[in-house]
Amino acid sequence: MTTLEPALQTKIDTVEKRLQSLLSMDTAGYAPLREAARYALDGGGKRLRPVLTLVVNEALGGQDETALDAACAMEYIHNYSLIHDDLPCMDDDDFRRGRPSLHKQYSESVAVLTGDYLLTYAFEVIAQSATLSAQQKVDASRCLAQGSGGVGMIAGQAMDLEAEGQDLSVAQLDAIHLHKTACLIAAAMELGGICAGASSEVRQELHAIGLLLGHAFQIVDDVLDDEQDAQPDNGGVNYVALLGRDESWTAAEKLLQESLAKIAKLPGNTAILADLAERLVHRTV
Ligand code: GRG
Repeated sequence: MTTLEPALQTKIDTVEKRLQSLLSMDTAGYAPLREAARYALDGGGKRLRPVLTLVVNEALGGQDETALDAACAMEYIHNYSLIHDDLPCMDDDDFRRGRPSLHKQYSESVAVLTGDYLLTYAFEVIAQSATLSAQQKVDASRCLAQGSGGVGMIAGQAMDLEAEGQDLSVAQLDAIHLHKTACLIAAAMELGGICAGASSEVRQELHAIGLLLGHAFQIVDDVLDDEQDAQPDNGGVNYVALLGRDESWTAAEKLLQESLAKIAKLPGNTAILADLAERLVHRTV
């Protein structure tokens, strides 16, 4: 265990508690939907995106409390995307995080609506945040919408579905990865900057670092899927199929080093951020 690990674990614990308490606070929300949302969130997950938001916020001098609800909104959006991605009309996965996926546990219609609920509730959480200024709420909403919407994750998912069964070049696969995975991770980092009151230059730089790390994260995901013999996306085309495992690791490592060079130039105390960046590339799960 490195000395930084307890700091990251504390952030994960803080996020876990708030994810649950924010759902409990939505007492007016339709109970069966909240229960299904809880099932999705109870299944674990690395909580990478909200922790990135908190770590960036802290590196730039912010308090966890200020960024916590925004970080949870980010995790709600991530969980919605996983619920919808598992549906038969998308990736058709019966299991998620070692348990039946939501449409298997409940039904397809409940899975669609629970994803919709989490996406919508994310923006309500931002709007009702007691710690962000009005301008921060506007900036956070824009950041979340762009990272997850038609210029970000949803575009990537559409591109991914279109590419199914086709021979892809590395450049085409990169474009899918950047949209589907990296845009939301970039938004998670930018969100930390917004919550900390960073300048627009620093926020842009955080977004750029997030794209590099998100891209590396997805390449590693492809390698880990390949090692575990998991069904790859794109009808069989992924990074490993195109480049092999060794070259895929090299590509991920190069992106990590580029991101670390940029992190070193950020203002503030970036030691935990650099540590987290390494962990999200040098991982086994
Ligand atoms: C259906 C709108 C919509 C979007 C789907 C997220 C996504 C886009 C698809 C999921 C499948 C996939 C391989 C996505 C790439 C991003 C990725 C690696 C997601 C998994 O993120 P982790 O590893 O998951 O952070 P945990 O379980 O740890 O939260």
